[in-house]
Amino acid sequence: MVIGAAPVVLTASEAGVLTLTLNRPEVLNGLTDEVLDAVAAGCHDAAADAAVRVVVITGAGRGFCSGQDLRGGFEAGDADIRGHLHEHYVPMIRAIRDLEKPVIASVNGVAAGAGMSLALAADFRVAGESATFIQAFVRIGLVPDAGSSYFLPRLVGTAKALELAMLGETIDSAEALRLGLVHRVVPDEDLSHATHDLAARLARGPRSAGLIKQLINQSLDHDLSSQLAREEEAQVLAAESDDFTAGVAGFISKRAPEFTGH
Ligand code: LHQ
Repeated sequence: MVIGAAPVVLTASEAGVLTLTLNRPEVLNGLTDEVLDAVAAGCHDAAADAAVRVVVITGAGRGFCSGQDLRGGFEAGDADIRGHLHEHYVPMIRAIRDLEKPVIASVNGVAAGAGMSLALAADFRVAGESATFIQAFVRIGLVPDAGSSYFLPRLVGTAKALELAMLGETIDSAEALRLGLVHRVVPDEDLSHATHDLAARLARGPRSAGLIKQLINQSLDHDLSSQLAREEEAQVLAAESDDFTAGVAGFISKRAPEFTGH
């Protein structure tokens, strides 16, 4: 990173919540390899730090993320697209999905192309009223990447996924809510508050929350028998946790348990 330049991703950690803010507002937080690597690194840090219970991803300025920075010289044949995907996009998406802690996308504006993929990779999407979603890939002759072709059909069904990806139309926040693409839409001025409330609630959750994330996010990739086996494995881990002991003690004593995430 160049000394004196603003970090392309700002990180702030408070009360168990690590917030990653994409910080290239002049291009609506277009993605470069540096941004992708910084988001992945943030998730890896969150995985290694027991004090972090939740990750929030948001954008500086009026955009959430405009997808790949198209000023990087991407033209037919002259860019190592495979390398960019393999070495930077895939590790970022994997870092978000593999993290055994909840990730919230706080969508403060347009989420286009791989910027929409980034939002879809999160476990929760809270959107400001002015947020929009665009499968922009087709507009420039590309296919959905960074997981969009995986997440979209699972969230909205194949028919709608095909329509969104093949037409590349702009979806406003109300339509995104109707489609189930976002969990909640709030007035723009309430977005950080609503995100904080959800993050604080998740940060008080038990160790099992991360295991639940893995079970649900991967369930459509498995048949019943293998999913039952996965539940068994996860339940053994959950039942070994201090939080299970606290949860049962809380039930018996009729007091809300205080979970530590262990
Ligand atoms: C941008 C960008 C941008 C650079 C706005 N890049 N400057 C993966 C691997 C490898 C290769 C390729 O792709 C991929 C995956 C992908 O993500 S492909 C999809 C890439 N993204 C797009 O195609 C979206 C491009 N952007 C737009 O269509 C519009 O900017 C949206 C709809 C996002 C927002 O429109 P407006 O609100 O009207 O804003 P704007 O267009 O005026 O943008 C503001 C500025 O941001 C502007 O710069 P300027 O100097 O004129 O103020 C844009 O040029 C710049 N910008 N997106 N992706």
